[in-house]
This record gives sequence, structure tokens and C-alpha cells, in this order.
Amino acid sequence: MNKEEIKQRVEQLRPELQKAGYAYYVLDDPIMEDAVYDRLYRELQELESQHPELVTADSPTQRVGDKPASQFTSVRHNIPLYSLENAFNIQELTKWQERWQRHAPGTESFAYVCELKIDGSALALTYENGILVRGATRGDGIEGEEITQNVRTIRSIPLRLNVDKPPPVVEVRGEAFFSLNVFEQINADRSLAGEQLFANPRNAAAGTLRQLDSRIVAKRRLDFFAYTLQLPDNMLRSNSHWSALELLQEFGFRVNPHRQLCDGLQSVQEYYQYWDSRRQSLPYLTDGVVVKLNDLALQAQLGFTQKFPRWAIALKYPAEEAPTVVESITVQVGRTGALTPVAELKPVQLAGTTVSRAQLA
Ligand code: 3BD
Repeated sequence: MNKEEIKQRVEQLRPELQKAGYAYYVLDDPIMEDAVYDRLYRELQELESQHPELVTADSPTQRVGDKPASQFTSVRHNIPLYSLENAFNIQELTKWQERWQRHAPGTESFAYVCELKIDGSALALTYENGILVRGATRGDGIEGEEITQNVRTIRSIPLRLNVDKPPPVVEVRGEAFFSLNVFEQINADRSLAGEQLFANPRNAAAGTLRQLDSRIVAKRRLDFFAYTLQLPDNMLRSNSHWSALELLQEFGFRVNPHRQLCDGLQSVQEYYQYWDSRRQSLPYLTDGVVVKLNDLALQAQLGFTQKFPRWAIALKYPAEEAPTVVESITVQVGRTGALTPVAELKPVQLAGTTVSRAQLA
């Protein structure tokens, strides 16, 4: 093959591999045999290693770095990541609605978007001209850590947005998480290796994102649901959060399929109860539902308090409980000599983990 033919072959392999990865990791509907994928991937890798000048940032081969970082740098978010106000029952949700309505008097008709609240770790992704250029942890919402190389390993995060004319800058936010079966496998492997277990999938996700060696991150199979995006100008079909979620999906992100438009608190409550009773059957942990006003103009009118958007709230599930028996009580000696009584429990499944000990004081 001459130079031009190699370039053509590379440019043929990339979209083919990218489409196959998208079908597998985002749609969960594979279109290519693993062996075929492997063969084409290796061919691309081989061509790129012989012609490094042909490597691009969005090439499917660029998901895993080759050397660990020595540390992460901190980055200031262009737009802060706000927190979410919590409500624990429908009365608190009603109070919230009355409050935002005082800030937008005369709002007669409105709709809410209900989403499952994924119990993971929040990420901010920046795309320039459609290419993923930066991934950062939430941090304190103002500053996070730049973890781009780790973010690239998440197969359900597109390295390039699936649009013909990408806007100059797009910022996408969402939740990185481990599905429960992956989490259990990670802890089983750690147990065999004599390593300390992760307490729950959220800690495992946060810990993995802060791993300095992206090759380890790549092996752990993090996943990602996108839930919001910031665009420079308006690309949306209608000025609504629902359209934003649809656009994220068109861009190539995984967006949680269990979202729902609700016309008032009655249907929000039904959604909440429906998912409270079925969350045990989901393959990932959720800790509540997030309720957001659908109209983006209304969101803009309401704005933010010091910490929260006025137009969104999390309705949390009560902490999970599970009965078990105390098998014995032991005393743990801390590093400083402090004594702590510990109940040794008959192991019980709780919130995605096995609980076998509980501190008593
Ligand atoms: C989810 C804020 C807003 C854009 C602010 C409305 C607080 C973690 O599935 N929407 C979701 C989820 C989280 C969200 C927003 N929608 N903020 C959302 C969220 N479907 N988990 N969060 N976050 C993300 C946070 N994280 C760590 C420490 C403090 N706050």
C-alpha cells in the first residue's frame, strides 16, 4: 500500500470500529463479531504505529494511554457544577414547587422531567469542534481534576460527537458508574489479590476515575449516563430539557431510558413510587429520582441559589434497610489505640454491597 492507500484504509477502519463500539456499548445491540472487531482494531493499530502522523485524538485506538500520569492537574470549570437540593417526601416536594412558583409568578402550565438518580460520580466533558478534549471530575463544583485519559477509556463516552457540523464548544455532564455485576467482579478480583474492597459502586467509580494508570481504568469497564449539556447557541428542537436529552442521545451518548415527562406532582409521585419498588431489578444503583422543570426559559428565569438550581430537586429514597443477626461483638484497636466495639454480622446484601460488620459507637 502506498501512503494515500494507507490513509484511506485508516479512514475506512475508524468509522467502522466506531459504529461497532457504539452499537455494543451505547445501544447494547452488537453489530459485529468480537473476532472481527479485534482483527480490524489490530489492523488500525498496526497502521497507526507505522505511520504515527496519521493518529487522531478520536481514533478508537486512543482510548487507552500507554503510561501512567504522575498526578492530576486541577481545572476550573467554565460553568460551576451546582449541587442538587434534596427532598425526602412528597410534602417537601410540594414546598419546593410553591417556592419556585413564587419566583415565577403567573406560570400556569409547566412540565417536569423525571430521571433516575444514578448513584455514581459526576463528570464534566468538553468537546471542541466535536472532539473530546477534556474530562474532569466534579470536585467541589468550582474546581475538579483533569482526568481526560481516564474518561477516554469509558466506551460509552464518544470520542467524537455524532454530528455533521459540531458547535465549537459543547460541555456534557453526567454520571460515571459501575453496573452491579461489574462492581461485584472488581471486588471479587480485589479479594483474590488481597486488596482492600471498595465499599460500594459509587466509591469504586470515584476511586477508579482518580487512578493514575489509565490502563487499569480501561480494564474496569466504567459506564456513563449523560444528563445535561451546555451549548453556545441553540441547537435544540424545542427549548426544553427533554430535547437536550434527545440531542445528547443523537450525539452518541447513553442517556438513561427511564426518563419521563410528568405534568405535575401527582405523576412525579407515581414515577417515584414505581421506581422505588423496581430499583432492585435495575443493573445499577439509584438513590432517588431527579425532578427538573422541562422548560429551559423557565429554568433561566428561576436561576440558582448559592448552591442549587431552583428548577431541580432530588427526591431521595429512604436509606435501604435489611435484617440480619449479630454473630459476635469484637473490639477493634485503632491506629491511635482507640477502642471501638464492632458487631460481626451474618453477611447481608444492602445497597449493592455485602455488609458483614457494623461499628457500634
Ligand atoms: C444523577 C448535582 C443538575 C444539572 C444540577 C440539575 C449534584 C451530582 O443521575 N442534574 C441526574 C443526576 C445528577 C442531575 C443536576 N441529574 N445535578 C444530577 C446532578 N440525573 N445522579 N448532580 N452532584 C450530580 C453532586 N455530586 C457530588 C457531590 C455533590 N453533588
